[in-house]
Amino acid sequence: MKGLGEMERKVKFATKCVHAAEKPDPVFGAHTTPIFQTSTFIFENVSQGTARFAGEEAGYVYARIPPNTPTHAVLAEKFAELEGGETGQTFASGMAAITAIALTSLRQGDHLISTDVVYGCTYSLFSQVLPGLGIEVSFVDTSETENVRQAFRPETKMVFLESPANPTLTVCDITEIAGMAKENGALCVVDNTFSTPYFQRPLELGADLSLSSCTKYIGGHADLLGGIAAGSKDFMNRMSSIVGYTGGIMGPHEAWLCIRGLKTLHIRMERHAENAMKIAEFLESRPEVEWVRYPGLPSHPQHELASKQMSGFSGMLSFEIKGGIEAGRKLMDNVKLCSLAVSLGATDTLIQHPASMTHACVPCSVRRSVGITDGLVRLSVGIEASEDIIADLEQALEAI
Ligand code: LCS
Repeated sequence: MKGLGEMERKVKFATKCVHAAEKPDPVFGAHTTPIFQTSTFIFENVSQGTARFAGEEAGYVYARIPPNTPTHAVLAEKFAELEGGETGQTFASGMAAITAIALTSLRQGDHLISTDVVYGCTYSLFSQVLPGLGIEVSFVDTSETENVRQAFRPETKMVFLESPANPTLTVCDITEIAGMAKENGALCVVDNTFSTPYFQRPLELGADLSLSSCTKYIGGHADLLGGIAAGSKDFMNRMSSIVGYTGGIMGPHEAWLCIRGLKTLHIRMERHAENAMKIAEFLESRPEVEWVRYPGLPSHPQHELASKQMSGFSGMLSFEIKGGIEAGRKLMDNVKLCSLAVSLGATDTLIQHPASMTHACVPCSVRRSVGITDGLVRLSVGIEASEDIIADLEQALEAI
């Protein structure tokens, strides 16, 4: 592979997954991107070191400081190509990405509007840490665009959307809300972890930044922690000092694993979504099941919107068993093929209970008011044979 050069912007998504940002190693011609397992870089002379630190010469200086290492740079460029952004930045985790974005965009006295249903630690960061820095946060049901319009204040500097949201799979209109953010001079940031750029590209819908936890579908194999964001060069330049000062940096081996993960993203996501649709339909047909939320089901409250802004519905769904948490607990204790574990986007199917696990840090009254019921069970559908996942859920349902 010689590098796509000019072709890079034109080729299809699947080709970008495989080829984007990959260049032949100039020293030995290695076919895959090498892991640059180094903390520092040697300067040719003092002038060069001075120019690199001053940002007057492009290049590497120290692995904590963007662009980190050539391995990180390939991953950032590949992800930016997939999201349709100018450039990207990698992080130690999804939470490190959200933290750096928030610290870059918000100051004391500023206001943030956030989707009310977000991953538990995102909720805690926004509700506990940011207010301590003098930043006010409004949690809003962003599935009703009018709520967002009403939440804007002169001090609003950022709108943070998670769509589909963890764990209720609620969807919001990214195009409309990004437009409102622009009118109000606020940055629109989308946590795209559940969809990945394969199914949804927030930057093309008007958002300023799209971020993902690489721990999920980007890495894809439940063997790493990482985070990544794509957006404008201007924002990434502004964020680079926060990244360097806070130091939530991805390791080079993780960056390499993410590059490898992205090469099969398109194939994995197709299978995750195909399986999830079959399992959502199976669960919806079962008398033991109270309700199922999957953006691909016509019964999903924002199914039409999801069909418009996503090209597929990914692999996440939630449901509740009749009999609430006690029945749900029996189901989760009785599955054999599915793993009882948090995280998502693994090759195998993961089942978990948000109220006591991923969203246990969200106060009970808040959880209930936003639809994270005590009986809600979340499934991250894997890429096994769907018949086997269904058979496992069926035997667990019968054991209730
Ligand atoms: N954004 C979303 C939508 C997430 O689901 C998570 C983690 C994060 C950000 C943070 O990413 P991390 O720092 O873990 O790389 N979600 C998890 C979950 O649902 N179970 O365990 C972690």
